[in-house]
Amino acid sequence: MSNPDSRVVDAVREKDHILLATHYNPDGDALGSLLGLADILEGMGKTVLRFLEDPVTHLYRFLPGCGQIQTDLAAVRTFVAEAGEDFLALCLDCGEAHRLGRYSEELITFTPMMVIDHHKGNNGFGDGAWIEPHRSSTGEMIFDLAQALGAEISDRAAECLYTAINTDTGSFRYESTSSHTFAVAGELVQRGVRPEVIANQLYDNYTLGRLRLMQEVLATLEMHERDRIAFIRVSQNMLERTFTTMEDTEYFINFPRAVATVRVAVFLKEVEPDHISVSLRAKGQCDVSLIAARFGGGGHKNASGCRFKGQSLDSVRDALLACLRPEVNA
Ligand SMILES: [Mn+2]
Repeated sequence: MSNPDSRVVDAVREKDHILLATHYNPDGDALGSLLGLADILEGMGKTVLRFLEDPVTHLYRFLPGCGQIQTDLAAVRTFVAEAGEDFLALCLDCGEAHRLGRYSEELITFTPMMVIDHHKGNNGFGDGAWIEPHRSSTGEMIFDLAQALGAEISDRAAECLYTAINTDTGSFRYESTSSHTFAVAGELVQRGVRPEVIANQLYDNYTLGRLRLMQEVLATLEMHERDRIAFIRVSQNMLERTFTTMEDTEYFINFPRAVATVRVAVFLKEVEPDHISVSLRAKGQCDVSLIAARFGGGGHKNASGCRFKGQSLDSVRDALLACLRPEVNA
């Protein structure tokens, strides 16, 4: 591991009103990092505003501190105005300013804003940044930040950070899982985290509707390029038939990805009739963050995403397939 950027540590130490924000469609790392850091900062006596553009999806509602999340931008404006000079914004797990979501243009005006992140493509926006692309998760970095600050990590914060690390490493399986990742996870277990309880919340706590939806989604499987590229898709109709929401599709992409021959798995999601959200997962050397970036998206080498407007599921499939063919045959 390396040490947290001193500018970030000093800013956190100095300022007592701290706004925490993360990327849209927040995953376990985004939410766990945000809620864990909020708890740590409040333990230091600071006033914290936890901001998300939308309420937390039901999958992560077990995380301590969820109830204190603010989704109203007016509340952020008031918080910033009242803080005056004694203000700091921290942007977590977010590689680019626009990934802050639909309020990003206003959010970036709340300065100073500093960034803590592990995305390879992070372009270093903000007034200071601590970016380490080899890290397993932002959650792991938040643990080190707390250590640098000499701050306590409560059992609540530990639960949040453990969830962040567990989800972003695919349960300690991905390439970025280091000895330090395990050391941090061990420290969190020492602070009261029960791995089986978190794993149960994350992976064994679904509805029957989700299983029925999974049947429908997996039935759409398409294989291309000698079984190296897999596509699955979900439509609004499928969600209606199974009484589920898009949140219920979390982790579906791991099934096609798990096929031995598959190098890239693609999940096409019809968010609205003319709005397709895409998740890309790769194994080995294929870098899907570059593919996502071509369509205005981003992410990691092995896990990325992008969005398409005004196109059908089939036309998005064709556009992605054209880009992926040379990658998987390289
Ligand atoms: Mn992350």
